[in-house]
Amino acid sequence: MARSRLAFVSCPPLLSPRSLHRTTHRRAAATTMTHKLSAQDDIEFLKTPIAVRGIVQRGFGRGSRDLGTPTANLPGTLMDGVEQAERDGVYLGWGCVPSLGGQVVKMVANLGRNITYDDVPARVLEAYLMKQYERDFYGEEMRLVIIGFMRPELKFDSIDELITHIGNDVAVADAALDLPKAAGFRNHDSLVV
Ligand code: RBF
Ligand code: MG
Repeated sequence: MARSRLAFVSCPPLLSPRSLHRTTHRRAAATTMTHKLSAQDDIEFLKTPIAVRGIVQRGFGRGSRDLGTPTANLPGTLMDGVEQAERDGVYLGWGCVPSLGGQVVKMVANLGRNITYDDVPARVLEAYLMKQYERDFYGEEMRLVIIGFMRPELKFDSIDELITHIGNDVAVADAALDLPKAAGFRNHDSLVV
């Protein structure tokens, strides 16, 4: 009798598939609630757009390889002293690559140190241009006009979460850039090739 009581106490209570499901579900919900997805209403449009030009530098290649969103990186130091870009986070606007025809396309960019990873030492301005280019353009000029701030840079618990948020940012920016107050900036002087 005593033996079986001991055995019972030292065993973790078995979870029924039902309560197991509830536990997992609760955990998933808690993670989701930690960081709410960006929304169009959250966008803070800048008083004046920031025109950026720089030479695309090589990153870790994670954007295309692991995340499915190839980014073109500019040195974060381009933003030093720019008051409207003091915050690390996701910005939206327009961009073009003169050496690839200069077509102006929709753009979202993360400015920061990719805090989900711990191997990015300095601030980088990483732009995702909403067009599929036929080749890489490292070492070539990219021009951006940044018109709004979407959300702060976040440290995610998983790469899946990062991918979900990036996908959402792209969708929100895609729609927001069609708004009259945003669309006009595609003709900004600094993008004209
Ligand atoms: N990295 C983060 O650590 N946190 C973020 O919140 C984050 N948001 C991003 C949003 C967009 C739209 C893009 C294009 C990138 C973002 N990144 C973020 C950067 C991401 O970690 C980086 O692109 C990859 O690591 C490839 O360098
Ligand atoms: Mg990149």
